[in-house]
This record gives sequence, C-alpha cells and structure tokens, in this order.
Amino acid sequence: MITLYHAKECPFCARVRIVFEEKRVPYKSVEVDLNAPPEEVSRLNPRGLVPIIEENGFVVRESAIISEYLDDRFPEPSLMTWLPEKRAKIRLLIESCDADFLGPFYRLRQTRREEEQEKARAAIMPVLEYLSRELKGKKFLLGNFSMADIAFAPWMIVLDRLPGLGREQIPEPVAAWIEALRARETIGSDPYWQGLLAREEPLKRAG
Ligand SMILES: N[C@@H](CCC(=O)N[C@@H](CS)C(=O)NCC(=O)O)C(=O)O
Repeated sequence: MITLYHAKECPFCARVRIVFEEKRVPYKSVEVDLNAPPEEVSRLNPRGLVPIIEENGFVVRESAIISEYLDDRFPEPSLMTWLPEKRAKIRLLIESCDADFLGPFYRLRQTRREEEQEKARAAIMPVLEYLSRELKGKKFLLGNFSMADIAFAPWMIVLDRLPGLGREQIPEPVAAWIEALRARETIGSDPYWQGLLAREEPLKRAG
C-alpha cells in the first residue's frame, strides 16, 4: 500500500488526497505536524515539504508529479484523458496554476497593504480570464472533471475570501466552476475544505 505523508491544512496535500479519493485507492495516511515535521520528511524530500508518497522504498514528491504518477499507476477513471492535445492542455493549466496563480494568491492573502493587494489582484485577473475562456459552456475545465480542476481546486474554493475578490470581481464562468468544485464529493469532503468551513467566517457565495 502507498503511504501518503501529508497535513490536513496543506492545500498541496489536498490535491493528492483528492486524486486518491477520485480513484478510490486506499492509502496509508501519515499526518505530519507542519510546525515540527518529523525527520522522515526531510529524509524523503530534501526540500522538507509534504505531500510525499512512498511505496516499497519508491518515493515521489511534488503534488502535481505525485498526482500524475497516481493517474499512471491507477489509470481508471482517467483524470488526464488519453488524448495528447487534452493532456497537453491539462499540463498547461496546472503549470499556469503553479507559475501564474499561486504567487499572487498568497501575496493577496498575506499582505495588508492596499497597494500590494491591488497589484496581486491585477496579477490574478489574467488567470481568471484565461480560466473563463477555457470554461465557456463547460462545467469543468476540460468538460469532464480532470486533473486540471484538481490542481486549482484547493485555492479556487477559497478565492472569494481574498480581499477585494467578491462575486462582482470573479467572472461568472469561474464563479460557477467554484460552486461545481465545492459540490464535488471528493473536494467537499476533504479535510482541508472541512477545516476551513469549521474555522472561518461563513462563505460569501461566489455564484
Ligand atoms: N511545490 C510543492 C509545495 C508543497 C508545500 O509547500 N508544502 C507545505 C505545506 S502546504 C509544506 O510542506 N511546508 C512545510 C515547511 O515549509 O516546513 C508541492 O506541490 O508539493
């Protein structure tokens, strides 16, 4: 059985948990305290980050790579599709999440300076416009639920909690997608989302 080292409150770990759940593949869960990670974490990942999976000495780290590995290892139901064009599109979307979206997302969440917030929002908007174009007429990014949706999900479901990003600012196709992500069983039941629901103020509806 595959062992997953993860933390409930880690959105990157949520990506991997969601893949396991979508595949209905059981795993051995090792929960890590992010404030005091055990030595094992830096032994398995020199960067000292979770998620990490390990099976019979074979180790994979980095949430996007683990997710694709799991899709290769457990092909049904496919979260990458078998069409080269669609697989490339999914990878481009995941790359855009990691390279273009997460930086300004965290800046907007962390800074209290209005000027910095404005800059971060300005950097997020082109990503939301890109996603809107991809989503046009579709429930999920590729039509059917895919790895691209999972890659964005942990951050998208809390997008409307960021300062100055209420329903007026979030384009309609993205707002509808956020609702679809929240409603997806594997996402809605994940401890990351459940923890946020329990901890934070009621959500402003995005749709
Ligand atoms: N690029 C990594 C990021 C993983 C990451 O940042 N994990 C955080 C928790 S959300 C972590 O392990 N932090 C522990 C630390 O910084 O010591 C991935 O996609 O897996």
